[in-house]
Parts: sequence; C-alpha cells; structure tokens
Amino acid sequence: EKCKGVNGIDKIVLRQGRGISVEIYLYGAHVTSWKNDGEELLFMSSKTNFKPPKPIRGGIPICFPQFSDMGNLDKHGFARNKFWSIDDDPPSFPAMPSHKAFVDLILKPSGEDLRIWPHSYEFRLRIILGPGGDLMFTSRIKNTNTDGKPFSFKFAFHTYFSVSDISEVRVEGLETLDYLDNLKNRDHYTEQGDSIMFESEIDKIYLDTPSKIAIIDHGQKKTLVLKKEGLPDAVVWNPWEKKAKSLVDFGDDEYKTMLCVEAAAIEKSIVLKPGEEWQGKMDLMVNFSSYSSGY
Ligand code: TA6
Repeated sequence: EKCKGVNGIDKIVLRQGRGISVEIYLYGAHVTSWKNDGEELLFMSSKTNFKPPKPIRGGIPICFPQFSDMGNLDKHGFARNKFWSIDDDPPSFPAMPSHKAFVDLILKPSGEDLRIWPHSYEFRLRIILGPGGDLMFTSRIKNTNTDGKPFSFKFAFHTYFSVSDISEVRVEGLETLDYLDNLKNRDHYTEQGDSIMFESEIDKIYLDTPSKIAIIDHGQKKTLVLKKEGLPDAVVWNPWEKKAKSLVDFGDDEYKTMLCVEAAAIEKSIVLKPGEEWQGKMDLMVNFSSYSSGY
C-alpha cells in the first residue's frame, strides 16, 4: 500500500494481520516503523525532520557507498538522501515470497549523482514482512559501469532499536571480538568476555562478528534478534548525554530509549568489477517472552 507520509513524502506500508506492520519511506528506502503486536520496535527521534536532503533520524537509514566519514562523500554516503523507486519487475530474485507483504525498491545514479561518485550501479533492496512479523532485507548492489572500472564501497543498515531503558539492555554475540573504537581514532581493541552493557557513550565497529546478535531488554522483557549474511561487521552506537545534546535532530534524553546495532561491511570494502553483484542480508526478529540468555 502506497500512501503519503510526513511532509507528503511517499511511503509504503506493509501489513501482516493485526498489529504487525512496517513503514518504508521512498526517501532513503528508509524504514521508519516496525511493529509487532502493536508494539513499536524501532526508535524514531521526536526531533527528526522529514526534510530532504536531510537524513531521517531513527528507523533504519542505509549507509552506502561510504560509512561515517571514512571517505570524501557526505557522512554515511548518499543512499539515505535519495528518492528511491519501486521496482515492479526485479530480475532474478531467487524466490518470490508467497504472500503480498514485501516491496522491491531500486536506486540508480542520476547524471548529477555521477559527478559526486563516478560509478554506475543498480542498488536493489527487497524488504519482506514475514507472517510472524520478522522483517527481512536483501540488498543487492551491481556494478553497471560501461567503462570497465571496478568500484568499492562500504555498507550499513544503521538500525535504531527502541529500548525501554538503556541501562537495562545487554547485547550478546559480540563478546571477545576485535573492534575499532570510533571514539579513539578507530584504534584496534579486543572486547572482554561478558555481554555488552551500557553506561556511557559507545561507538564501536565490531569486526567479523557471528551472524547472530541479540539485544536483550530486561526492562521490557523482550529480545530483538539480528541475523546477517554478507555483512561481516556490526556497529554499536549510543551517543549518551553529551553527544545527544550536540545533535540538533535528537532529543536530549532520547539516548535512554535507543540503541543502534548495525549490520555492516566496513573494515574491508566490497569491490565489484563491472557486471558483478554483491548481496547482503539482514533479518530482524522479536521475542517478547524469552528474554534470558541462550541466543
Ligand atoms: O554508526 C555510528 C555513527 O557513525 C556514529 O559515529 C554517529 O555519528 C552516528 O553514526 C550517526 O550519524 P549521523 O550522520 O546520522 O548523525
């Protein structure tokens, strides 16, 4: 179902029965809401402006072809600031879901875009809302350069999860891993053996993580599970109090009710020769009863 969102920007709404839905803005192919049992699972800042070319603060921004300021482009690249199109006839997806709750989106560069990043590409994104409320993403990026040139890129699903209270949240699946600390010149460190808990600003790129990460919210007795493929890294970000105050489109206290855990390919850029295609996947699930260890 296509309709108008904030400021008249086109959005797609997918539903699966009662209380299960997802909203996707064509601006950025940006998921702004994911509900299960009527419960919102993504964080969206009350201060966000839906004013292109500014990015939307919250939900699931897509970082492509750059992550953060690790290159000459605008922060996190340009995919989150572009108007995407619905792709009615996507080629060669392995299987069409048997239900209607999915959408295929596509981004290709305009002539103007080619001046900023001189590469021709087709970026296809399929978003599926499963019957049980699972939210599944398949991202396919193809090099369509005709000049014989390869290109390289970094990528992240910059997911902002909604949490009851950051002090009651634990992340499992990242213990003992190596990471780059964005708060310390991206120097290399190794995480200790315990699950991750939060009591100050964090901005880390965990390298080569397991495919499954769990965000356990003791306050709300829910576990969010993130599964990924083709996206070796995982970013964990919470701006905490001081940084939150410096972000104009983020409420001063909102750091308490959000946590970004991002399926990403950052440390090793993806390189594609002309004609080659890369695929990355992320599945998000929620479990309201089982919130103890074991993920
Ligand atoms: O993913 C973490 C990060 O790169 C942080 O360094 C932080 O600045 C955040 O993304 C948000 O970036 P943004 O450009 O959306 O303000």
